[in-house]
Amino acid sequence: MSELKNDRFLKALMREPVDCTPVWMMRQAGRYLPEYRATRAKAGGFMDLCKNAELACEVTLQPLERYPLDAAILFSDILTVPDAMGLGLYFETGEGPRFRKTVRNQQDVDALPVIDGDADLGYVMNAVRTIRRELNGSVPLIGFSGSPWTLATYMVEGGSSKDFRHAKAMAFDKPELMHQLLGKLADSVISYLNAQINAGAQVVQIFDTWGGALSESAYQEFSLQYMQRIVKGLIKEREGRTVPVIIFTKNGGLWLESIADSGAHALGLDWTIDIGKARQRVGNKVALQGNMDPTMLYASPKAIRNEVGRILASYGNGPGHIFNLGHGITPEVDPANAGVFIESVHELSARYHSG
Ligand code: 1CP
Repeated sequence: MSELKNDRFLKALMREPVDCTPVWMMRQAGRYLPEYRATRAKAGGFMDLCKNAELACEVTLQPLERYPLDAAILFSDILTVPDAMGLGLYFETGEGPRFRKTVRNQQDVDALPVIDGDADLGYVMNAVRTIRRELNGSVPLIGFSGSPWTLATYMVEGGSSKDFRHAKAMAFDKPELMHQLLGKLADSVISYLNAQINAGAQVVQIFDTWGGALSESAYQEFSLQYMQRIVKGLIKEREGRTVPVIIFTKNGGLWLESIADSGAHALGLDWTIDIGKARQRVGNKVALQGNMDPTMLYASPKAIRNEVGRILASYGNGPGHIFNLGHGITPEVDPANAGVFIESVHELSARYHSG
């Protein structure tokens, strides 16, 4: 077994005792850090950054140099998978991600290959290996993927969307076609995440950012079912440890019980649900990750500390909590406030872990 200097994140995911609550931030490497913006400028563009293992490693480590975070997350993007399937990902300055091709009909779905993580996304695996080497056992490394449904929304719409009208119309009018697309995505994601695990990712998170845009029955049919298939297909153990899986469905608070039955080790919570109530509903099955409103980081250090204290008290005593934001940190946040958040978690949580 490889030695880890700080394994409280892995322990909390397995609901084992820890000295204090571990913390990391979704999107912890990114635009709120001036050093990130400098490296991105050096790389040229966002995808150039993702494809350069040394630079992807550099930005992964930047937040860890500033803050006592308990985990690192691979610097990449969920949209590398549809890019590898041939859709042509690009970023226009000031706009979100776009694809040169969309997926709208049977011909489009038939043309999509199921990708092989190592062969088709080798640059991501190079980044994972480089980051693991440079972390040198300090904290665990999280690998990640989008959920099939979340990836499908970008592929059908051709980019970001407010209402997902084309993706939802496909699901409602041509469910068979949507299932073919989701099936290819699920198999691609299994191969992609297993390649990340083999390259050194010690935990994986599935980002189901848009699952919460569905009705309950559509969520089960088009999103959760495929995440279950992924969890089943993943490598269970590596380097003598379980490889925990975290499912984050934004706006999934109504469906926690069924997500907890998916086989995942932990659920990511957005900020709309009280974490104490979530624990009562699923606490013995899974660990919980979350869930401070990311816009709280625009408030004063005092307000941030109070809110961290409130969330810790709501979760209560004992292990199984990984502190995080309820969604990604936003670009305008003052990096000093992120520091207040992380330090508050460590300081205020010790009393909930004293045996
Ligand atoms: O520098 C830049 O201008 C690019 C901004 C950026 C960054 C920093 C994008 C484009 N992606 C990323 C990195 C990223 N994306 C990470 C890195 C690891 C980390 O530090 O956490 C991760 C995990 C993601 C995941 C991601 N990408 C998600 C799921 C999580 C979430 O925030 O909901 C989604 C939906 C994307 C798509 C995407 N890529 C980039 C943007 C701006 C978006 C969102 C577009 C939209 O809102 O529809």
